[in-house]
Formats: sequence, structure tokens, C-alpha cells
Amino acid sequence: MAETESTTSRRKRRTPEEASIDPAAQQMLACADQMGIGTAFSRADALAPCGIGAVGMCCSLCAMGPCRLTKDGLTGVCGATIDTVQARNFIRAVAAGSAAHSDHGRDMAFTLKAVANGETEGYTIRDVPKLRTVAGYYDIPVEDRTPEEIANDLADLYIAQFGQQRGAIVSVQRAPEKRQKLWNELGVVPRGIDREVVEALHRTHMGDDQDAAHILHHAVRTALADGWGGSMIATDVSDILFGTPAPVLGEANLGVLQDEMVNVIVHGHEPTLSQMMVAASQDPEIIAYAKAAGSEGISLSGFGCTANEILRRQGVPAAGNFLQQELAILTGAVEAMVVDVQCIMQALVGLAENFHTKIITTSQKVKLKGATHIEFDERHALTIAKDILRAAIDNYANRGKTQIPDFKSSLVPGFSHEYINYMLGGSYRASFRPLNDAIKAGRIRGVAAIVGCGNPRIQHDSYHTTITEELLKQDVLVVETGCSAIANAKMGFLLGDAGLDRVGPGLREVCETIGIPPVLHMGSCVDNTRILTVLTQMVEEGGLGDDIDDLPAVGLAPEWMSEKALSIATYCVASGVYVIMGGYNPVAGRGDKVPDSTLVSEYLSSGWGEEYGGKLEFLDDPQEMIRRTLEHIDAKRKALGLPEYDPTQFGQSGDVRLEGIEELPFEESQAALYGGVPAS
Ligand code: BF8
Repeated sequence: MAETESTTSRRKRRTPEEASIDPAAQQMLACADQMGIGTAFSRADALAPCGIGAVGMCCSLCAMGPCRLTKDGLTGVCGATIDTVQARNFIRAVAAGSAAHSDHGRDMAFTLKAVANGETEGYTIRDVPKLRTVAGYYDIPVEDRTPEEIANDLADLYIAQFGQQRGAIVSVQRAPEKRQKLWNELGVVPRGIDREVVEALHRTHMGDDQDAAHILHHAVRTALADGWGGSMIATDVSDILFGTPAPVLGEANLGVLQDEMVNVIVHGHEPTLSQMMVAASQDPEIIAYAKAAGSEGISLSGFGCTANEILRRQGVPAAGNFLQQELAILTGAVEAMVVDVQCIMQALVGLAENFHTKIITTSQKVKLKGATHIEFDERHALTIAKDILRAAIDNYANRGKTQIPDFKSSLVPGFSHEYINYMLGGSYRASFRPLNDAIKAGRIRGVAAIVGCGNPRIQHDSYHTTITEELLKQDVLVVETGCSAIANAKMGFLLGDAGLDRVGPGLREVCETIGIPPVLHMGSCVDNTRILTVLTQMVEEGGLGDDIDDLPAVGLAPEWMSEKALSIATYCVASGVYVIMGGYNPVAGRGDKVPDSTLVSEYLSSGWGEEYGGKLEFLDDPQEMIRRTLEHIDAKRKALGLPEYDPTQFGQSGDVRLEGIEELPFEESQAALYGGVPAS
């Protein structure tokens, strides 16, 4: 049955303006209200979160329960304490997040192996220099060998990391030396990616590990297997196969949908599918087929991390972030939404029944009841991508009335760590020295990574943009991934000339001198590994301490919702980063109270702080997140002996160049600022 208002009960209902700050989202939410159609926003209003489960007081790991520990001192039937229950729930979420990212990495490694052996259709090794660089990390011979021979060896090595039983996964050697030593001393170096995830599940089976600190110790090992393992493999291989990103001009928001075109949206995470959809959408035969169907052609766009994959490589527009997937269907203008894995709402199929939109699943791991399944297979990738597009084109004739919001923003994504290196130092002196020097001088106060999801229980995009806006004023350079990057793109922060009047004086000088936006879009969620690499390079460049926990840097996931976010947070903390997550704290409950801290939340903060120099905190007030971010950055500056932050010293240079740039036509100004290639 199509989901309608009548299928959800009514509680206090937010207005579209209360639910989202994005005008395109507001317009479509108003439209949903008029049509009586439910969305994640109205379902969140109608369905209060479980007050027991939300703060970690429920154990459902065996059939003696579920045990709800709603009185202080109460234990489960087996005697499990609230601390044990919360630690178990936490590590299970980390294990699921680590598994999701890492399985994506595994599929990428298998695709690399298949490409190296000529077993795929449509893929090539696009970035041979990156292949040689990555192979070089692991002493894979590169001289006098073909790219395919090198790729075959690298793929074998990477595939082996998943099933390895002993030793250390190879990619941890890319962390700062001091950090690796610490991990070795603490016994958290991952032995094999799958092994750590399986052990997390074993330890949390009934009757196993019952010491909260001991359980959380393994949560670190499981998360490191993601950040310095599975996700890093995913990033490396996607660059090798599809090209290391460099700045490119793109657009974001629902206004990228086009009335006269066949609109196809790709949504999910794995670039193997989306990259082939880009190639197929440019095929003359497919374009001719779309025109023969009465349209002007094909308009491809993306959601969430899939959007980020094709946005920063080919400038394919992002239709929006996670919470806009349903809103796109409400436009009535989408012929097909093509999904693979992760962050796909089951509500899509029921919602699409109100329109003509086809939901097409493509992964052998993910089916949605009621959707059309066209399974993707790398051996016939281009053929399958064309079949999917033909199905979408055939559906164009069924389109009814449309309502596409007239809102979209330009952005410049594509800041891989390789490009940042080049951009800071040029071809001959590529290095992080100018960034480190700007931080040491106080022009840049510090660095914040603002990442992660949207959560319909928080006003859509509001925490991401509020925090970004204030940190930029405070001369904090912001790097971004995931749905947060798209939130800020919609606010115009990912264009230098559009955002610099809202940026502190020192940071503005740096951005104008180098020619960068004040917010650097570094990719999808698996690409948080690019941020780990940037932090490592800042350490290795010198002058800012000798480990990641010395840096004036903070990580924030203000609107998180997925288990992957907890895995990312945990590996970042173990790498030495102070991480702040917004919304509710999943380990905050004790009895009938939510006290200031529980043993587990204290351990994630001070306990991990003592062990790793990073800490994890959950805060629900964006102003408090900003205050603690700046406090941490200033404390790190002081510990490094750097001058106190003083914005009055900066901002006197750069204006002449900016004025000149502003006189140029828009696309030329972007190309001049970033050296990027305007998207066609
Ligand atoms: O991996 S930021 S909502 S799309 S989980 Fe999902 Fe969160 Fe978006 Fe990508 Ni990441």
C-alpha cells in the first residue's frame, strides 16, 4: 500500500520551515502535506524515539530478555549491568558501521582485480600515478611492469587484508609513527578486517565479554579496521579506477532536476555503479533513445555519498543529501531512482507508488520489496547501466504533473589530499608547509572536519551550516565529507568568492592567496580516510607536534544517524582527534535518569582521552559544539607554544586580487580561482 498520511499517527507536527532550513526541502515538504503523503520528517514527528533504547538501556541480545534497565542498579536476567549493556550496544553499532564501509572496500578491491585481469566491461585504470604511489607504500614492484600487473598485485594484497588472521593490516603503516607505536603498545592494531568485526560480534554474544572497558577496547580495534583498513582501501581503489579528484564546478539541490529531460538519480555508495551510469548517460545511442522518447536527453544526478563520488570526479550534480531522497520523488519528475547499498529508505517504494518513479535496486546485497531489481555485474557493467537507463527512458511517457523547486547552488568539490598538497605548494614544491605555517602564524586558527548525515529529528542542515558559519568567522578552516558537504554546498560555502565575505580575516587571506573555498569538500564517508591522511601529512610536515593529537583540529558529526558514523568517530578518536557528535547520546541512560555522564560515556571521553589523546562527546546544542571546538583548538595552540589567536593582525591583503576576480564572468572566475574545469 502506498504510504499516506493515514498510515502514520499524528503527534506534534513541525512546519516545513521548522523541519528544514533548505528552501527546496521546505517547498517539497509543503507539497507532501498538501498531498497527504508521509516523509521521514513526518514519521519522525509521529514516532517518538524509544526512551529506553535511545540512551542504551535495553539489552536484546538473548531470548531471556529484552531486558529494560529502567531502575538504577537493575541488571538483566543474566546479571548484565547497564555499563556492560551500553558497551555491547556501542561496539555492535561500530562493528556494523565498520562492516558496511569495509565490505564496500572489499568490493572495490575485487573490481580492481577483475579490471587488472581484463574481466570487466567499461572500466580502465584511470590513475596510474596513484596506482604506483599506493603500490609503493607496500613495496610492490612498479618498474618495468604494466599497470595491470601492478594492479593485480595490489588487489591481491588488499583482498588479503579482509581475511588475514595474524599480524597487522598493511595500511596502518600510513599513520604517524608515534601513533602506530601507541596502537601497538595498547594492542589495538587490527589483525584482519573481517576478524575484528567477527570478534566484536563474538564478544557481545550472551555470556561473553562483560567488562565495559574491555569491550570498548575492542571497539577501537574494530573501528581502526574500518578507517585505516576497509575505508582506506575503498578510497585508494576508487581513485585508481576512476581518477583522483581535483576541483571541478558542480551544482547541488533539487533544482538540478530538469523538466524536459529524463531524470535519473543514483543513490547509495559504491562508485562502480555510478561511474558506469555516468558513462552510459553520455552514450550517443542512449541519448538518441531518450530524444526518441520525446525528452531533450538524460539528466543524471545523485544523492548522498554516491552523489559525492560523481560530483567531485565528473561534476555530475547532487540532487541533495540523505533526507532529500523522498523529496525528489515528490517532484514527480524522476523517472528512476537507482540504488545500490546503504542509506536507502525503505519508504521509497511506497512513496513512489504515488508517482511514476521506478525504484531500481542493483546490489546482490540489497533488495526493496516492490522495487525493480536489475543486478549489477562488473563483467557487463556498461551493458547493464544502459539497460537501466533504457528502463528509465521508457518510463518518461508515464510522467504526470511535475513540481521542481527552483533552488540549486554552485560548488567546487574535489579536494583530495593529493590536490591540497599540490595546491598549497605548486608542482615543484607540493607540500603542507603553507598550511602548517598559516596555522602557526594564527592566520588559520585550526582545522575542523564537519562530516556525516542528516537526521530528521534535527532541523535538516541547520547544525551543519550553523557550526560551519561560525567556525569560518573564527578563522577555522573546514574540511567536509558526506551529507554535511552537500548541506554546506547548498549554503554557498563551497565557493570561495561566495563565502569569503562570511569568513574571518586570516582565513580569508589564505583562501584568496591560494585560491580555495573556505570549506574543502573531500568526498564521501569512506573518504574520511583522506582527512586522516591530511592530518598525518600535517604532522609529518613538522612544526605542529609529532602526532595527530597535537594538532589544533576537531571532528564534528552534528546531525549523525548511522552506525557508520559511530565507527568513523571511534577510529578518529583512536587516531587522536577530539570528536563531537550532535543529537542524543546512545550511552547516556542510567535507570530512570539521563545523568551528565555514565561510566561508558565517561570512558569514551576521559578514558579514551588518556589512552589516545582523542575523545568522543555527544552534545545536542550547536553553540556548545562551537564553544568546545574553539576551546580545544586554542588549548592545542597553547600546548604547541603558538601565538594566541588574534584576528586583528590579519585581513589587510588579498582584496585587490578578489576585486579582479569578481569582474570576470562566473565560470571564468571559478576556473581562475581553482584551476578547475567548469562542468558542461
Ligand atoms: O555514508 S553521511 S546519511 S549518505 S551515512 Fe548516509 Fe550519513 Fe549521508 Fe553516505 Ni555517510
